[in-house]
Amino acid sequence: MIDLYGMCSPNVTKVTIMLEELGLPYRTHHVNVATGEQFAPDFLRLNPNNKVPVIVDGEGPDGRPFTVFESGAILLYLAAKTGRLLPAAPAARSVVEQWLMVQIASIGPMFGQYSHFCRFAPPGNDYGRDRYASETKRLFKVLEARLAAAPFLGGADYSIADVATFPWIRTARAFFPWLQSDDVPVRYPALERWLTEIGARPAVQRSLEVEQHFVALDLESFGKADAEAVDRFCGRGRFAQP
Ligand SMILES: N[C@@H](CCC(=O)N[C@@H](CS)C(=O)NCC(=O)O)C(=O)O
Repeated sequence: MIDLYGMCSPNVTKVTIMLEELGLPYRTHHVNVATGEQFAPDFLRLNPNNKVPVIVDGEGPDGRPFTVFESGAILLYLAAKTGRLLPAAPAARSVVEQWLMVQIASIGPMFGQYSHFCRFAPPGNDYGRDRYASETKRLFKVLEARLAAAPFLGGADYSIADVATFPWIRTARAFFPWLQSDDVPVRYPALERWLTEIGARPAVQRSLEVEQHFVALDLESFGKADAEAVDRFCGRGRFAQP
């Protein structure tokens, strides 16, 4: 059994997609970031970086429980555990890893910061907002070009590169101001084809149900959150690092 610690987040949905694709048994544990559970000593023992997702694999490599944090590392761990969604041949494997790294190093951080400026930052900050809008547009163009040339990010086959990227594109389509117009499918036809195809996979559908479960729990906890709790979540105000 795998224990998954999470909330509603593209980084967590990556992991539920992977677990569903692999058919591995798992149970979820909601981490209430509105009350600061990610900073609790018990959680920090799982992830000293105070973030979800984290998994604890009850049957780790040597048969004992094994903890993995960082969503990209979790995907690589599960691919290695099962031998699936990451090719064995060195060249094919490297291509998948390159696109996985694009998600981890660029898409996640840039999309995450743009979301922060759009949803949590006070008015103003035009330079930051514009910078992240521009960078997210650039990344959409990079993905569009790749998916116009290949069915999947890693090439011919669905892989952990797609698993990692799909939830971020879906979230961007829902929240980014510059993606809220009717001509988006026309501007990014290859991305739309890929999004539709992956969204129709039964494992992805099941993982989106798990995401809804986390949405309900997050709404409940953030519904009770005061300004101080939001400051703690955003690491600002009296929670800004000295
Ligand atoms: N690079 C990390 C990012 C994880 C991350 O940013 N998690 C957020 C939710 S999307 C979180 O736990 N935030 C709580 C906090 O930072 O206190 C990963 O891919 O796992």
